[in-house]
Amino acid sequence: MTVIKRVTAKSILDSRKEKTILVKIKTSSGKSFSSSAPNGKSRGKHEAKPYRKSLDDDIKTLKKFSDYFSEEIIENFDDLRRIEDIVDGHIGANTLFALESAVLKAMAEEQKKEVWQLINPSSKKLPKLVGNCIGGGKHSQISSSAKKPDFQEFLLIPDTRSVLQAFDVNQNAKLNAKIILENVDKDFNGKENDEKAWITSLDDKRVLEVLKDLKDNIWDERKLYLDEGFDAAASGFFKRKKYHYENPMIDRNTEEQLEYLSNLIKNFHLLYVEDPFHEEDFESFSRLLKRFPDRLIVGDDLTVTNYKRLKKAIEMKSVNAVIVKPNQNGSLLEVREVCKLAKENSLKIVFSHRSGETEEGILADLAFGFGADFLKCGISGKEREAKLRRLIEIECSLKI
Ligand code: 2PG
Ligand code: MG
Repeated sequence: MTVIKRVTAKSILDSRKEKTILVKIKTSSGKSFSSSAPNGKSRGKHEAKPYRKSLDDDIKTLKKFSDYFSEEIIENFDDLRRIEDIVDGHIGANTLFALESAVLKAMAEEQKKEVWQLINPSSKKLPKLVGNCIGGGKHSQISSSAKKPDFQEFLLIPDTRSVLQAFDVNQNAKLNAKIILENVDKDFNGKENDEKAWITSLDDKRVLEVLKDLKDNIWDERKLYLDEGFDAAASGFFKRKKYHYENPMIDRNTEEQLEYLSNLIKNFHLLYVEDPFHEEDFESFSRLLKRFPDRLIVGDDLTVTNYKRLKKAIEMKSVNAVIVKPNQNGSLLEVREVCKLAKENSLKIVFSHRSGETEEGILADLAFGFGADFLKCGISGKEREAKLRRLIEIECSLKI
């Protein structure tokens, strides 16, 4: 059993050098456990607020509540309810996520378990990796005149359940992408964006051609199939009822966007398409899914790890896969409900990092414990690798 004796918090810097929260708890065993929250940049309009008023204010609130926690005995995942009853809306989603993550770590260690075992001790299925290889949109903030793809992420999905193999394939493909970009993009200078994906001046179609080359190379070298896709993060360039593309400059209305995306999906045999339309357009998502029922049409800004929004997306048949970002919601009990709803309706679950990350690795435990089908993450960099390596550690522990 875990009794929390003290809760403190402070601000730390994420991978983008922006402030985020780290929560530390001390238990009656005298040990300390801490966890931090990531930050999004292409945030959905309907995401829970990261902090109630401000980060500093949440830090003060936790300090104020610190004594109340010691009155509760925490023994299992459901006991997070006790934590939520104490803070009851007084802190934001980032703070709640970091607090609950620290509590799970404490419980796990004190019960000699892994965090994922607290969620589902019989979890067996490892998620496939979705790796961000080349980037654009809001995650590639370069000079305002420089060209970049309008879509935010170009993603690689090795068709293997071995995390170790998928990790290796993605790292290899990313290095290969660098060599190709050096040849085909005269402006390429080897720089990486917020998620350590390559920055390029190529347009969306030309990046998809690079991805096609990567797929062919991996097949030739390893006889392994590399699925591909993108996160358009379309809310980011939807203005005045049009999708406002800059590279090349063209405005597309909803019908044109639907045709354009359909052609890309067909011509490049894409498996995975995230946020193809803006975050209020449940209807167009559903038209795309009707055309491509065998691909993954994924909601992120559309569903924001929110039960009600996911329910609406299911009722409207808008998506067959859903992004789960724990800090879009904050409450891990609600994250569990979101996953349950997704599973009951045969949706694929994609746990995901944020663009501003810390070296926290708990995302891998949550993805595995909640039975995610995919884990979307960067391919390299210490913040991304912390999650991937934790998942590999889980993979190895299953074999013992
Ligand atoms: C996304 C995410 C993560 P952000 O749109 O899927 O890649 O971006 O964390 O900036 O919301
Ligand atoms: Mg997204």
